[in-house]
Parts: sequence; C-alpha cells; structure tokens
Amino acid sequence: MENYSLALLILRPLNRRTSLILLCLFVLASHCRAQDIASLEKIGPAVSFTRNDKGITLNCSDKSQVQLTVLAPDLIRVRAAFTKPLPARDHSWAIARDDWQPTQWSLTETLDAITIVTAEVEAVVHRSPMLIEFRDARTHSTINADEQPMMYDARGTMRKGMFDPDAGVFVAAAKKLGFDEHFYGLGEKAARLDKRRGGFVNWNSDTPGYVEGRDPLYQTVPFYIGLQKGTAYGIFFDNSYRSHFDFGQFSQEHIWFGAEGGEMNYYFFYGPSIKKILGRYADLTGHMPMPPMWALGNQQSRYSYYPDKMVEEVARRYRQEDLPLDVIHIDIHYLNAYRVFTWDPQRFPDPTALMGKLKQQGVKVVTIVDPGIKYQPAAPGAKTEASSRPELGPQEKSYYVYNQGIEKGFFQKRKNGQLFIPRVWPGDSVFVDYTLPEARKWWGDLHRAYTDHGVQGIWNDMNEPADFVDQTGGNQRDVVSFDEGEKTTHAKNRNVFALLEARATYEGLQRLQPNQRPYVITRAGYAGIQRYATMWTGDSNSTWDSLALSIPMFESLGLSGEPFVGSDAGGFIGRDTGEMLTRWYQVAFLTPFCRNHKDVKGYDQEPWRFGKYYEDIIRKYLKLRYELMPFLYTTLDEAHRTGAPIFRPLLLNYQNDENTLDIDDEFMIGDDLLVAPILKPNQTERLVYLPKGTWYDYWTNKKYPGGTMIRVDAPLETVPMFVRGGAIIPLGPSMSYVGEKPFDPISFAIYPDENGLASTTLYEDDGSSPAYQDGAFRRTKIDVKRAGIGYLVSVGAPVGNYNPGRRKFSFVIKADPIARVVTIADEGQARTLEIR
Ligand code: MIG
Repeated sequence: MENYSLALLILRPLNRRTSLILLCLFVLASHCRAQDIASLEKIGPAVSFTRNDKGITLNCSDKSQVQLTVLAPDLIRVRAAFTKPLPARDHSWAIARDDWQPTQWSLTETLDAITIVTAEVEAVVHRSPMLIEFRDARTHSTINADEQPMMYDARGTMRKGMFDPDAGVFVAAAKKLGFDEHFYGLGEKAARLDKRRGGFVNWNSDTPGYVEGRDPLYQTVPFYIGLQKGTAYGIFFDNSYRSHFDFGQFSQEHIWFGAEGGEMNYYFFYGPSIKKILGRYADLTGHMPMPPMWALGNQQSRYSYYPDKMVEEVARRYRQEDLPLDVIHIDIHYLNAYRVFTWDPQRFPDPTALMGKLKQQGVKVVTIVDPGIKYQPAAPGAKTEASSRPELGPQEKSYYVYNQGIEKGFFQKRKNGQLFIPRVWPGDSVFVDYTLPEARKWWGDLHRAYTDHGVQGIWNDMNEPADFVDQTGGNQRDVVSFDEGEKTTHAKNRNVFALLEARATYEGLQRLQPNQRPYVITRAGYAGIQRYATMWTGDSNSTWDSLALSIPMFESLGLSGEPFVGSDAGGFIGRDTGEMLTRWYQVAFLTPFCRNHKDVKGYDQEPWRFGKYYEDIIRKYLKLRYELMPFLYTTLDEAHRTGAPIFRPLLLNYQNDENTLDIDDEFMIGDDLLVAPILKPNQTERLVYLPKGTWYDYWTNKKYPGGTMIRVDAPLETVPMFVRGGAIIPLGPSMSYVGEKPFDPISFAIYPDENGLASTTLYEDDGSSPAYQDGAFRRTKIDVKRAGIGYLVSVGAPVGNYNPGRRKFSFVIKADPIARVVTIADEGQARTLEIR
C-alpha cells in the first residue's frame, strides 16, 4: 500500500496518462516476484553419486552438486550448489549442534531413483528430472515432494531492487501444494495462524505501528511446518539472505521458498506430530535455556521513565495499589545523550542506590541497550584513560565505548574501508561487527556498566539494525562483516545481526554473573535466537485489531522455536481505553512475557490509569498469574526441554482435530489451559470451540463435553477459560513478586477426565541459578484416579537434586459441586492418600 502511494507522490508532476502507465508497470513489477520462479534455471539430472557414512553426494549433468545428509531418523539435510561443486565451508550462526549420533540408514538404487531409508523416512531422489521426495518409511506414502527440480537464477531475472551483486544468485525450491495442506510457523509475521495462500519476505525491519499484512517485520525465522490430514513435517531453510516464502499465493500446484543469494540449504523434519518436529528443531537450533523465574513476573515499562525518582514512584505505586510487579524497564532516556553503556548524570546520578531501593521491594531493573554507538571521535586533548566507572563520568569530550571500539577495530566498515556511519538515536553512530568473536566478547563485557549497579536484564532494541538514513537497509548494502574470514556483505549478515548481538549480550551476562541466569529481550532475531534471548513483538498499536493479531503471532512464534514471547500489554502506539487495557491483560496475564509498555507520546496506561473499576479487574488477573506460577514454571521447563511452546494454538495439542486448524482467536497454555479471550469492544459473550474430551469452566467448574462449539458469557471481569479434563493445575500462594514467599502450600487443582483420571508432573528448581543444568531440579509426579466414591492420589518419589524444603501440598477435587480438599506435609517421599 505504502509503496503505491509513494509512487503516486513521485509521479505527480507527470501527466495523468503517463502516470497511470508507469503506475501499472510499478504494480506489475512488485507483483511479479511470486511468478518469477518460472524464469529460473532448473538443476540438471543426477548422473552419478558418492556415498559416505552420513549420506550421499550427487553429481548433476550441469556440474551442480546435491548433498543429502542423515542427521537423525527424522531429520535430513539437503544442500545444493548450482553449476559448481559444494563449497568445503559450511557454517551457520543458527545451528546449535553438529554432534549427531550416527543413525542407521540404508541405500537402495533403481534405474529411476536413489533412496535413503531411515527408520522413519525414505528420501527418494529421482534422477531425471531431479526431484526429491520424502515418504513415510512405514507406509511409503508421500509426505512432501519437489514439484520442480531445485532452481537458480541463471539469467539474472531476479536481480532487481535491493539485490546485492555480491550475494551470488537467487536460489529456490518448489514443493507440491497439497489440496488440504496447511502451513504454520515462519516466525514473526503479522498474519493469521494458517499461512496457506500467503506470501512472505524475511528481511529484519523496524516496522512501528504494523497492521495485519505488513511484511517483513523485525525477525527472520525461515522455518515452517506443513500439515496435511494429521501428518506434519517441517522445513528449515537455513539461509540468512533476504528470503521469500510463497505458500500457494499464485499457484494451485506448488509452494516455493527461495533466497536472494547463498545456498539452497534446508532441513527436512518428519513428525508426524508437530511436537516431535519442534523437539528436533530445538535440538538443531538450540533449546531455550531457563530464564530466571522472575522473567515470568509482571513487568512495567514506558518510553521513558525518568528521572530515578519516577522509577521509584512506579514501584511504590504498584505496591500501594497491591498490584504484583517484578520488573521495571528503563528506556533510552536513562542514557547520557543516548550513549549506550552510560548513565545520564542528572536523571540517574546514582544507579546503584536506585537499584538497591528497588531491590528491597522485590523489583528488578532491565535497561535498554541499542546497537548504535554514538560516533564521537575524542576531542583534541581530551583525556581518554578509562576510570573504573567510566559509565558515570562525563562523555561530551571523550566517550569510552567509541574510543575502545575504534582502537580495537570492532566497528563495521564499508567495502571501501570507510567506517559505516548510520544515524540512530545518538545521531551519527557506528555498529559493532558481531561476527568478530573478540568484538562479541568486548560487547558482552561492557555490560558491567549495568550489572555493577544491580541491573538484572538487558533489552536489545533497534537491532534489525534500524538506520534512520534508510530503513530498508539500502544505506548498509556495502557494509562488510568479518564472517569467519569470509568478509561478506549486508545481504548475508543483516538477518543475523540481532542473533549475534544477543549472543554477545547473553555470553557477557554469563561471564559477569556466573551464578545467575541471563535475561535478555530482543526485538529482531534469526532462527536460533531462543538460545540467547526472549522476544517481544515490537511497536504494536493500541487497537483491538492489534490485540487480536497478537494471538496468531504468539502462536506462530511458538511453532517456530521461540517459546518466550509477548507484546506490549495495552499496545504501544496510540491511546488505550480502560476496557481495551483490561481485555489486553486477559491475554497478557498468560503470555510468557507480560509487560505493559507505552510510546513516548502515548497516553499513560499503567493498570490504575483508567480508574478503580478496571484496575480491580486487572489486579485479579495479575494475582492469578502469580498463583499459577508453579503451573507456568512447569510449562516453561517443558518448553526448555522439549521445544513445545508455552503459548500454543489449539492445533498443537489437537493436530488430528481438523476443527482446530484455523483457530487463532483462542489459545492454550501448555496442555491444560484453554483461553478464549474477548478481542472486540462491547462484547460480553462469545463462541468457544472446545476440542474432543472433557472441559471444565475455570471459574465455575462446570463440565462441558468437547468436540463442539459452545456459547459462553464473558462480562468484562471474566475471560472464558477452561481446564482440560485429566489435568492437574499446581497453584501457589498469592505474591507481589517472585520469591516474596516460598511456594507453600502448593495446591493441586484436580480435574478428572471421563475415566476419573488426572495427572501432572510439577517442576521446581531454585528459579535463578544455572544449577538446574546439573540436576538441581525436582520433578514430582502426581496421579489421581477415581476409587469408589472417592479418589486415590499418589505422589511419586521426587526426581532430581533440588530440595525445596518441607512444605504443604493440598489436593482439591474440582469435579464435584462441593470441593473436597486434603492437605498433607510434603516430605519429599512417595505416598498415596485417599480423598473421600
Ligand atoms: O524508535 O527506545 O520498539 O519499545 O520504547 C523507537 C524507544 C525506539 C522502539 C521500541 C520501543 C522503545 C523505543 N524504540
């Protein structure tokens, strides 16, 4: 849209006819991209192949090479080089693991095809034309197949617009489009859950005020899941160049994905369950480490709280209003004239004292850190030797971060050797080349300017990276990164810039505070970002549409390997109403990242801003979040271990129920909670689809049979919420912040299924140190079954070395009109009890 109006503006001085013709051409040009693959050259037939213990390499008639590598029975990598041999170098910033256990596989060869067979997948390479097909090894039915041979841009027809001549050629793969096929994932997209019939571009972009359909946004995760008739597979196209995904926008026969350079390099995952694919994807690109438990606490922000007194005021007000709060975020105005790793001497003269005061109230501080470092050559004669606390000193004549970076040669340069000087908040700025290992170490260590004062987390903004000179990245085109000695340009490195910045930050925090789990939040990212950072969805609008859009966005991110997500509660840009803020919190109170944040010009929207009526409702939900902490934390551990996200679309838990395939105005937390929020004004009832099984209304315990749509009341104080029959929800005491009280008692709310059964496994650890990685956790399995008129509860022997100490467990049966409760002392031993 914007492009067209821009074109009209430019064309205004021309006469109307010429303008129209030009405009038509322009519209055509911007639409032909999706059809363009027709002009691409197809890879030649396979003429020979070699085999080693990991897979096969095929040689094609046009001198191209294709490699299939078996990483696991359900994970096969495909790599192709067009008209030349595969390069020896093979590196990706996204990949976390290359030490795969050798997998059993065999090879069969026929005149027509070469087939790799694992315990789960048959990868068939048809020789001529060369078409790759994946089949289920048990049923031999096709899961996913090339519709055309892999392609490359031999004639240069894709070389337009931003195309970087250094990038190589456009590469693409086209796959058959199933008549009933659905597509999920693809990271952060302002789009509905099912991506079928959509077309998308990946190019990390600063997109304030985005609405549905805006593309690309901040992040790039070139991974999607295809689902047809209950069977799922995944494809991770690991290519950091600007990439394109077309899920049947123009063709009834194929979908395609491609990139403006780099290699054809993708990983094929076979389910058939989506959860299994997500587990493998996490094995490949990294499991999210456990963040500190307080990351699940309530957080408050605005652009910007200053001076220090106002930050204290926010904390005080939260306590006064009896609203739980764990974290306050401090935005760019704390900096000394936007210089990162400094403090404004007037606004924040004594950060240590501020952090100390907040800590007494259980409040942690997260500071924003942008990648733009003020371009500031030291004034002549200025003293440059660093004091031990350079972040507090004056910076006007000499800025220690710039001085150090220049001296070490860590800043990005253009191809001609000149320093690259983008314009961001500090004005003229420089960016770090995070592909340099020493530069990452330096950047990480700079964070002592925060941790020394008690800052607990880092918020990485603007890391697409945004450049006010040209937000499309045009100004950065000839910027060269070290890239492991390969010295590549922006076309390859833009999309991984934030990944590497977050990595540098995360690793720095690990070194600075080895006994604490790092907490990093990022706006941009690439596949694998979950290893280093949690994320939020950037500059959303304070509109009902934006609230509604956030649900498929969180769900899709969860299906793309990013389990810790959230948006600015209340929306970032624009003006809230009490009603909208309340409804927003009815989603936010269950999103992993729960932070209210507001634009610099925006009308204030802290929970109390619209009066007591709304505030009372918001308080109820924030308190419930804290009571649900044992449940949320158990779900967080599941995400860490298995890759299954916290915030899920229904289809992840019910992929064989075709009614769930398109539902993205409801969501689930873990396996057990289903929420159907209100996403429109003046609405006090809604339809809710409940998947097959038994469901309990969370508020009334009323039982519903699933597999159908029900109508429920939803007055402003109530968000429709259901618990799966068969679930046990562990709850803790009400708290103002994580750690205020021990989890004592833990109360297990039991919701038996049709057969009177229910179970859960509670996860616990110290909530803050990395000791959980060495076995310092505890898992306690609880099983409940109906026995006559009562229930038998068995508490399993705890597993793991973490000892939470003696506390009480209480068990509440929710199936009956009169709640039955039994409380026992938990002494860390197996036992069985009866509830009558
Ligand atoms: O151009 O730091 O998305 O959360 O408050 C605006 C100021 C820069 C954008 C972030 C927003 C943050 C703001 N930043």
